[in-house]
Amino acid sequence: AAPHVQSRCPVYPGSKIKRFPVPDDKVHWSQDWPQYNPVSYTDPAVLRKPAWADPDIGSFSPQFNTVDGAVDRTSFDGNYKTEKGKPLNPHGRTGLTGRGLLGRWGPNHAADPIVSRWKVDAQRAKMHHSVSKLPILQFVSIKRRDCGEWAIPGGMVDPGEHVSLTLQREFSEEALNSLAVPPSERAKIHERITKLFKSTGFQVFKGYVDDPRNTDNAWMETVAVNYHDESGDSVSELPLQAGDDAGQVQWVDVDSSFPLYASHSDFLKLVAKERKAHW
Ligand code: RP5
Ligand code: MG
Ligand code: MG
Repeated sequence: AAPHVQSRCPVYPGSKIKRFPVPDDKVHWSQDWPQYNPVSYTDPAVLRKPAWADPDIGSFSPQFNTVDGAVDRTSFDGNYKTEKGKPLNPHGRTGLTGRGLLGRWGPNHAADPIVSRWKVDAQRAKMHHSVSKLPILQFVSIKRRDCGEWAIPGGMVDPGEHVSLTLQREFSEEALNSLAVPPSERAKIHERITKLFKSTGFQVFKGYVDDPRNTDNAWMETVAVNYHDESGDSVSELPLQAGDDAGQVQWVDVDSSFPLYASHSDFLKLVAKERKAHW
C-alpha cells in the first residue's frame, strides 16, 4: 500500500503543533532512522479524561491486541507491535507521538455508512456522465465541523456496540439530526431508516484510515458499508438535516474529482466500481 499521507499532514488538526517531517522512504518502521525526533502531543480534551478516552500509559496498561473489556483493541491489520508499553502505528511514522485528538491508544474503531441512490432527471430517468457514459451515483455527504471537509457521516464505535448499530446511529445523528428532533418524530425516522440498514449492505472496506488525527501510537480504523436505495423511494425521500458534528448535509455526485476527508474517496471509488457507476 502507498505510504499514509494525511497522517503526516504538516500541522496537527485543531492545534498549532508541527509534526516532525517524515519523507516517504522513512515511513515504515523497518527503515532505521536514528534522527527521527517526533513531537509528543495529546489534546487537552483527551487529557481531561472524558469517558471516551483512555487514561495515560503508566497509570494504566491496556490489553493490546485483544478485546479489552468492552473496548476492541484489535486491529484489522493483524497484531501491532508495542514499544515501551505504547502501541506502534502499523502504517508507520507520523511525526507525532501521544494520542493527539484520539481517545484510544492503538486502534480507534469507527464505522462509515455510505448511503447511495442513482442520480435521476425530472422524469426519474437515470442520468449518465457525459464522458464515462456511466450512470451517476449520489451519496449522502456531510461537511465536517472540525475541518470543513466533506465526508461520509461516520463516527466512533461505542464500547461494546455492534458496528451495524454504529452505522445506523451515526447516519441518524449526523445526516438526519436524530438527536435534536422530538421523540415522536424520532420514531418515524428510526422506522424508515431501519429498513434500509437492515438490508445487507455491501461491505466496501475494513481497515486502517489515513486520517489526519493519526499518530505513532493512535490511529483510526473503520468498517465502511454501502446501503443502496436502488429504486430511489426509501431513504431518498427522507429530509436531510445536519446534526452533531456535521455542519451541512447533502446528496453529492460520486466523482473522482470531488475531494473528501481522510481516505473516504478510496471507499467511494470501490462503491462506484461495485455498482458499475461513473467515477
Ligand atoms: C474517519 O473519522 C472515519 O472514516 C470516520 O468517518 C470518522 C470518525 O470520526 P468522527 O467523525 O467521530 O470524528 O477516520
Ligand atoms: Mg458522530
Ligand atoms: Mg462523525
